[in-house]
Amino acid sequence: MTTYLVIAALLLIGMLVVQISKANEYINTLRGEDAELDTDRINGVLWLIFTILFLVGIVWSTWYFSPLFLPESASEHGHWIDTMFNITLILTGIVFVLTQIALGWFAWKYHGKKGKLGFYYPENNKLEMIWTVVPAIALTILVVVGLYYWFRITGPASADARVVEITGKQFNWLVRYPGPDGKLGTNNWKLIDETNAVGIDFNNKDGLDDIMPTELHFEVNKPYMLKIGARDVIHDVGLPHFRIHMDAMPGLPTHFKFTPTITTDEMKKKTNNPDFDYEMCCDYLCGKGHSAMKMMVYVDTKEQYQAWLQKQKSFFETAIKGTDAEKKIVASVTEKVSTEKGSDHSNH
Ligand SMILES: [Cu+2]
Repeated sequence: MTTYLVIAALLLIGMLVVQISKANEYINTLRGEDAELDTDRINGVLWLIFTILFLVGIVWSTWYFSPLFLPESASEHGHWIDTMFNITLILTGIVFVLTQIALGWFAWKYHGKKGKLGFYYPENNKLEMIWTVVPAIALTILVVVGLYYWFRITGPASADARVVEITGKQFNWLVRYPGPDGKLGTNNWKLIDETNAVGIDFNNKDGLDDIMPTELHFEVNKPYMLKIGARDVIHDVGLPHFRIHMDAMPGLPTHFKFTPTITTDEMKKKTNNPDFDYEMCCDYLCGKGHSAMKMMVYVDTKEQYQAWLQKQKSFFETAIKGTDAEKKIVASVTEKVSTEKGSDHSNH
């Protein structure tokens, strides 16, 4: 309500200014003076006032909305991104403020005056050279630094990086960690059914010990490799604290490597918020349940991480064992083994 009142008041003030300046023009015309020059002067002053209010508004809104800015970065590459972002913001901010001041000041300083003609200034090669070359150099530096970090962020993960698979579906995330063998089993979309949500191929024994928890856990200062996919539409793995934003595409695997640097407990202290928790969201509007695609994320110390991992049971044990799904798998494995034996016999 207050907002509408403020807008209405501003509109009324605007109309008032227009009406007063019009009335002024009529008066001047009646007096035989040059009405246009008077309007020029009012416009010049208004430009100056507008420029000052505009710049004050920019500073105020930046301060006012600062709580909505990205939280402190909790990953290694996040600091690189933040540094680049800040450098770009400062450089463009300086240029923005200077050009806005110049715009307002010129409009006021050189408004129409009696007997004053516009100064004819067709070209200045030196000036044009400066305002072409300086921004070109600045942009080149920004792009080159950006590319350097881009290749570092998207380059191959180190050999010791732990693999976690993240699959998006309407409307939740499915995550899979390798079991004690350290190897993620193969999967196949043809094996997806109501029990086997990511289609783990249990004929491959690497998959038998894979775990599928309902929350993400990472060990602090360890490199991770996220293998990202989707089952239906395009989703997007969004981990704002870690500066991760990567598409989850059906049929087109993507990945993201990163190293978390601040544990959940440390972040609770840093933010002075005992309820603080990291979370993963879906960064693409993927349907009516999009906003429900939230998963809790924990960055643990080595001990916490091991304790959590030890408590996890394999997906096979929790969801498949003792169900009809197991009978099907056993049947298919037996069939596979017998056909392999059969072909062995025919070979000898
Ligand atoms: Cu989604």
